[in-house]
Amino acid sequence: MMQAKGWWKRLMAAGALLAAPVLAWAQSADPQRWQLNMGRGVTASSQNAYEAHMIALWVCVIIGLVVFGAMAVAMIRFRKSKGAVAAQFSHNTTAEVIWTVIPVLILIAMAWPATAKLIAMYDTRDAEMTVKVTGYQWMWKYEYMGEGVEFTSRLDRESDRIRQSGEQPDFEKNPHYLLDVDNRLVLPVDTKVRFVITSDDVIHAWWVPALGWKQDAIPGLINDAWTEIKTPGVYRGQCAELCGKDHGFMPIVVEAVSKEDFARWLASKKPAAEPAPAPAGEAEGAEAPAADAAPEAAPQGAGQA
Ligand SMILES: [Cu+2]
Repeated sequence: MMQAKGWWKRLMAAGALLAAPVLAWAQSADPQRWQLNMGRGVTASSQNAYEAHMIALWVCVIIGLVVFGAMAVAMIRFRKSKGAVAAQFSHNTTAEVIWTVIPVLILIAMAWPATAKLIAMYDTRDAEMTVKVTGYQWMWKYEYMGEGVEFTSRLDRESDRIRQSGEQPDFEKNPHYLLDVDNRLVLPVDTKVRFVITSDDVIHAWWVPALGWKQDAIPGLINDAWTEIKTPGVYRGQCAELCGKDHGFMPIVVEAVSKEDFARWLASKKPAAEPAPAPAGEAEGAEAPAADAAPEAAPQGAGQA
């Protein structure tokens, strides 16, 4: 009896240990050692996906408990050695209707909100800015549409050196081995960003798990997607479509910063030749309202006079 109690306690402790990471809902963007559940991510899309997943998981857990519980009760309480006699009927219309209708209702209850979330995930309208992403063997190119800012983003030199040298990577020294780039994709938080995604050579796929989606980059085709990052931070991803020998060496790093920091960063990235036309544009802008105001001012002046 004492032994049985000890066994039970140990099982409960193990259960609590296993459940702890699942119950610790606030998971960071990057995968962690021994992480059991999927991450929550940092966007509405990723959190919607996480919630849909959790609902489906718990529905499955409850159905599993009910079904296997009923089976256990049937096998233990109504066993032959206890003198149980099996019923002889083979069909029961009422039971069949019930066990068809209940699962259908459960499926509809799960599919309805999931479909609404899926539709929202693909709605790229009303974006505040657009970034064009182009996949190359083996790097990414980012263009901030209408801003005149574009650059390529490729594996950082240190990761590249380690992988070419054949030495064992030291994760203490290089925690982001193969997950770092020379130029990060900087994005503002709380801004709906539309991505148009394509490729220059073969099919790649742009994937940052914390954003909650992946999108194929296909030559000759433009796919779109969107994101609105809630939390500033650095989010890493990879090419998710086998695209050639260096498929594993074209990581993605997104750096989400405040809107003010983003505006500053974007301005610093604009070509140096740009300032010359910019004041001219401003002057033009200033002239236009002045020209508009002049006819207004004239009648006013005339009225006063
Ligand atoms: Cu690729």
